[in-house]
Amino acid sequence: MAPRIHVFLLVMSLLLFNITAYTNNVDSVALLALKSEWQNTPPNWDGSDPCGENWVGIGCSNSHVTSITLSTMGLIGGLSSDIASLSELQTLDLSNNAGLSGSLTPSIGSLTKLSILILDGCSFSGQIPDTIGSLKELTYLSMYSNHFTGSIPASIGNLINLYWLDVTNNNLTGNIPVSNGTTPGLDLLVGTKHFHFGKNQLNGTIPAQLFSSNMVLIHVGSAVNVNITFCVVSNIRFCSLFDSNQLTGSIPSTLGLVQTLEVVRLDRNHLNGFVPSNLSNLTSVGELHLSNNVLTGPVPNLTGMNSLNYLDLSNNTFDKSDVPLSYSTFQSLTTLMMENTNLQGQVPSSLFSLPGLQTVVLSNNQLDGTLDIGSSNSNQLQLIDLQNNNITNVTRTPGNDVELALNGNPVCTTTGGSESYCTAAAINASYSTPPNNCTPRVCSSNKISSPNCTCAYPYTGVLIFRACSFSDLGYSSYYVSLQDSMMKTFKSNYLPVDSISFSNPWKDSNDYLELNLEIFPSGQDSFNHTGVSWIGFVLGSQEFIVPDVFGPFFFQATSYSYFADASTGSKKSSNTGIVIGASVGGSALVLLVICVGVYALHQRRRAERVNEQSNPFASWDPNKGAGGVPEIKGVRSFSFQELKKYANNFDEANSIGLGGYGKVYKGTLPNGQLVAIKRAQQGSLQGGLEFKTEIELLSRVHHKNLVSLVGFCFEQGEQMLVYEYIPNGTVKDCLSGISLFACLVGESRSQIGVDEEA
Ligand SMILES: *[C@@H]1O[C@H](CO)[C@@H](O)[C@H](O)[C@H]1NC(C)=O
Ligand SMILES: *[C@@H]1O[C@H](CO)[C@@H](O)[C@H](O)[C@H]1NC(C)=O
Ligand SMILES: *[C@@H]1O[C@H](CO)[C@@H](O)[C@H](O)[C@H]1NC(C)=O
Ligand SMILES: *[C@@H]1O[C@H](CO)[C@@H](O)[C@H](O)[C@H]1NC(C)=O
Ligand SMILES: *[C@@H]1O[C@H](CO)[C@@H](O)[C@H](O)[C@H]1NC(C)=O
Ligand SMILES: *[C@@H]1O[C@H](CO)[C@@H](O)[C@H](O)[C@H]1NC(C)=O
Ligand SMILES: *[C@@H]1O[C@H](CO)[C@@H](O)[C@H](O)[C@H]1NC(C)=O
Ligand SMILES: *[C@@H]1O[C@H](CO)[C@@H](O)[C@H](O)[C@H]1NC(C)=O
Ligand SMILES: *[C@@H]1O[C@H](CO)[C@@H](O)[C@H](O)[C@H]1NC(C)=O
Ligand SMILES: *[C@@H]1O[C@H](CO)[C@@H](O)[C@H](O)[C@H]1NC(C)=O
Ligand SMILES: *[C@@H]1O[C@H](CO)[C@@H](O)[C@H](O)[C@H]1NC(C)=O
Ligand SMILES: CC(=O)N[C@H]1CO[C@H](CO)[C@@H](O)[C@@H]1O
Repeated sequence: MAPRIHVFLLVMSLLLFNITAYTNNVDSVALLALKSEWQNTPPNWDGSDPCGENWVGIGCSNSHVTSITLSTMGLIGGLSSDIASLSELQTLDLSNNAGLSGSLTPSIGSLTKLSILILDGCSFSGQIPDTIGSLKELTYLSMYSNHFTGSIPASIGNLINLYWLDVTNNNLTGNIPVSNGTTPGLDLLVGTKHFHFGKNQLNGTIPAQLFSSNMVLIHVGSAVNVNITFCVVSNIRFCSLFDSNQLTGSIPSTLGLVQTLEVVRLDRNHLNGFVPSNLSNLTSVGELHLSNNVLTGPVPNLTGMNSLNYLDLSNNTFDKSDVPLSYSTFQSLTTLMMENTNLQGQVPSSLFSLPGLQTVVLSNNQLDGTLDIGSSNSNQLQLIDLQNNNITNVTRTPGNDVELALNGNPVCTTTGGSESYCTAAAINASYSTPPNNCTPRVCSSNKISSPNCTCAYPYTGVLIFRACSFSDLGYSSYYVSLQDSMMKTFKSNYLPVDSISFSNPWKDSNDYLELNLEIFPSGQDSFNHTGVSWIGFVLGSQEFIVPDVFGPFFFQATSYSYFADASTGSKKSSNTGIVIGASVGGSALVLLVICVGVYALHQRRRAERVNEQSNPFASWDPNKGAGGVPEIKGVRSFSFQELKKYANNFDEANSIGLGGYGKVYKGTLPNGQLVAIKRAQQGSLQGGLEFKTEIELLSRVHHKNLVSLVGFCFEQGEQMLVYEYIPNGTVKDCLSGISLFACLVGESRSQIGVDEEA
């Protein structure tokens, strides 16, 4: 491109566009395109200069968009390739917008600066694109609770900066990819601290290669009913969760090499074979879940795993054995679950004197003899469940009120079942944040009384903890410390939060702890869009440090319907079209205006084609306003069904023109206005961004020599432009052209001498 043309165009644009835009051109076009794809964008998204106008959820630096944080905005739509134009984007958080669906565009791989990608709780489907492996700067990748299918892209192994990887609760299938010299794999992610793959349908074996002593993994998991969780990260601990998948084979002994591990969840798979003795090298593991597999061999000797808090070995087919005495040496043990594991012999009474013990479940075994629960029980001990064993007698100190469940034992048949421990135990431990020294209010119009007893609309959702270290769900200190750390985080992020409230903790079928959360706004009845998106981001990016006992969590927000700024009707008018229309007289100038736009568009396309590194707009000073693209003003969006009706089913009789682009039909709007509908044929469809750019350009040009644009239709597989109908107008030829601009471009190019090939 000859420099003189740049200068010429710059001067032209300065003459013609009497506006100041802070946002880089390409970025604003991309955001406008995303905006037109999405419903329910924040109310202040009504101009054309996202950075200059401080659009909610948009962060900028040097006139480029660097962050998009739109958690829980109620967005509906998809994520098209337009996103890929935001070349400086570092953070993309679209979490908890269940209305976002469709596939994840492979072009996401061009966001090379992206560091944080959060798509939790959306409805994206299809394969996770391989191109995700190009996001070399990615540190945080979280996509839980979508509908992704297919296998885990091996290319994720290229994301060497990744610290958190979470694809829990999707429909991923296939094997866990490991590298083989030519293809990458997850074993290369030695720096990743959290692998969360739970609740998918991964199958095959757990590759031994996955684990190495270089790994810093904190969590490994595979528990619940879908077959794998391998979790290894958080600012708190390393975690590997492969719970609830369909993993087969045995647990690789290499797991013992990852000495940083703090959580191992391999429960709810089809794992078989012996538990490797090397597991006892994992001296930092607090939560070990191996339940609901088909493990065999002796009950594992876990001597040395002195950090264990929560041990669940239930529902495996171990050899007949006694309760290992070593289990009563784990001083931090809160929970021992060994239901249906072939235990026999007497229950060691030393077990019950562990200081922090809360729950012991040894039901459905052949434990026999006299049960001696001793006298020095932990004051947290809540439940001893020994149902369906062979216990013949019980010794307990009078006054010891531990809930004991012994039905299905001889002790209950011989005594006639009259003892309280012979009826099924029901533990009713629960929690609900109490009022803060005040009397709860009765609130109107769906408001809720906060812990500080003010009525407001809280932002709500469910916190889900995948590996908490306790089982006493009624122990209030846990929740108080959780509340304190959350409030601290909100305060330090200057979020307008008055108070938070928890309620109804419960263990779901995956043994995840779920906890209802309400976050109350401070100083007003409800949060605005900014507040909600930030709180969503803070919760979605694990910004706050949860107390250790809770372990890694995820947050499922309920959509928020009470935005404080929902109905700001004061839309600022920044209609560049009018400015231009008023200041531009002759048709030559109009053509020039269009030229600038067309030139920009062509440059963009060319840049895309050649995949140039330098952006064609880079030499235009964005602050000088090389043409911030205005909003689509006065142009209506039609549905395909509407246009089909207005054009009489696109009957041939209504066809008034034909070109390489497609056909033009005459139609009648319900108000009687005649229109020309230009319908792109298959194969002529443009990228969404280009299409929108054309519409935007056309919409702002109003001139007597030009047909004005009435509306458009942009639906799956359809792109149509609706013009005012001018019988026998010269414009008809134009409409039939190969591209929308073909005719104008041809003329204007020769007039101003733009040489595309230069
Ligand atoms: C996985 O697929 C099954 C059946 O195809 C469907 O019922 C389920 O909702 C899907 N789960 C997710 C998380 O998409
Ligand atoms: C590595 O794995 C890929 C895909 O699984 C396969 O196509 C390739 O042949 C393998 N390379 C070697 C050297 O085994
Ligand atoms: C894993 O699942 C896929 C389909 O989801 C199947 O084709 C493959 O045979 C399975 N592999 C194993 C080892 O079960
Ligand atoms: C696991 O332990 C066994 C013996 O206890 C040993 O032979 C093997 O090398 C160990 N494996 C690893 C990966 O450390
Ligand atoms: C791990 O355990 C095995 C046997 O269980 C032992 O031989 C090996 O030395 C241990 N490795 C480390 C690093 O402690
Ligand atoms: C369990 O392992 C420890 C150390 O590895 C060993 O000293 C102990 O004898 C083992 N216990 C049993 C019952 O095998
Ligand atoms: C063991 O299996 C039974 C039957 O499938 C199930 O009801 C129980 O919840 C399982 N126990 C644990 C601790 O997962
Ligand atoms: C229960 O214990 C008695 C001895 O106390 C024994 O005879 C019997 O076989 C045991 N029953 C089972 C099911 O293990
Ligand atoms: C149960 O134990 C107590 C005290 O140890 C003893 O007095 C009692 O006779 C025992 N009952 C049976 C049925 O063995
Ligand atoms: C509301 O309650 C929280 C604790 O839940 C407290 O920290 C905060 O100061 C209270 N705010 C007011 C305005 O009383
Ligand atoms: C949103 O709320 C915050 C704090 O309540 C306030 O500072 C900010 O100005 C509000 N933003 C809008 C766009 O109303
Ligand atoms: C243990 C378990 O729940 N396994 C599940 C694994 O996933 C399949 C679906 O693919 C379920 O049918 C299994 O129940």
